[in-house]
Amino acid sequence: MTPRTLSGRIVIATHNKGKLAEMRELLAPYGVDATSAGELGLPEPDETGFMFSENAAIKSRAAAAASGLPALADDSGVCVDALDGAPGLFSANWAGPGKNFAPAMARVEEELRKRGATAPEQRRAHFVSALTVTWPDGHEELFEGRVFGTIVWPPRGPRGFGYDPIFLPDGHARTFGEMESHEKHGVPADGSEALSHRARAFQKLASALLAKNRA
Ligand code: ITT
Repeated sequence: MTPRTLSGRIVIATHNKGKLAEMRELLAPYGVDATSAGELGLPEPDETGFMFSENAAIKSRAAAAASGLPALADDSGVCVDALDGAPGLFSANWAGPGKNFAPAMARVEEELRKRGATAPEQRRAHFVSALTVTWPDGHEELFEGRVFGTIVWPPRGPRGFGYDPIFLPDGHARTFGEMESHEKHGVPADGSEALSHRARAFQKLASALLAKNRA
């Protein structure tokens, strides 16, 4: 099969503004004209999958079919070991319909305390990002990234979105909420590994689908 490249106009299949901003920054160095599902007024499909990759594909397939454009989707979440991987696939749901992450973060802390998980080694967690690209002809590609760390309390830092203020990535003294955007999801020019789950998945996507388009 002819290798695909991602070029021209694409749709980013998300309604999450924080995620959209990161994905736009990741795509910025490449000659891609990215609009979003939110901006096109596309409906949000039900995320009925049992894996991040399934939910990402549900979103990219729906956006490609509705827009006639190649669609890039991210499904992601934070998995806390002591909570058997919760909130995981339900990371967005824990914030409720108002998408309020202060109570969602407080719930993570409350559940950890209920289990007596106060020491850092009892508070291990990782973020996962599954990125899918679906073309209107049905061709699809999947890329995944993870980052491991510890849940801290109280939340620290005003930046990022979602659970960023309670996630301390391994090897760092600041939470994602305390980091500048380039520290969290910048892609190092020397080819070394990026930090965030989404940027790590994106590095794989870029080397497979975007390298030839680098502006
Ligand atoms: P779309 O489906 O429209 O893309 P969503 O917010 O519903 O938006 P997900 O279903 O993938 O997206 O839910 C992922 C949730 O996981 C997201 O709402 C955040 O709460 C959390 N999350 C994912 N990546 C994150 C990150 O980099 N920093 C903080 N929280 C993150």
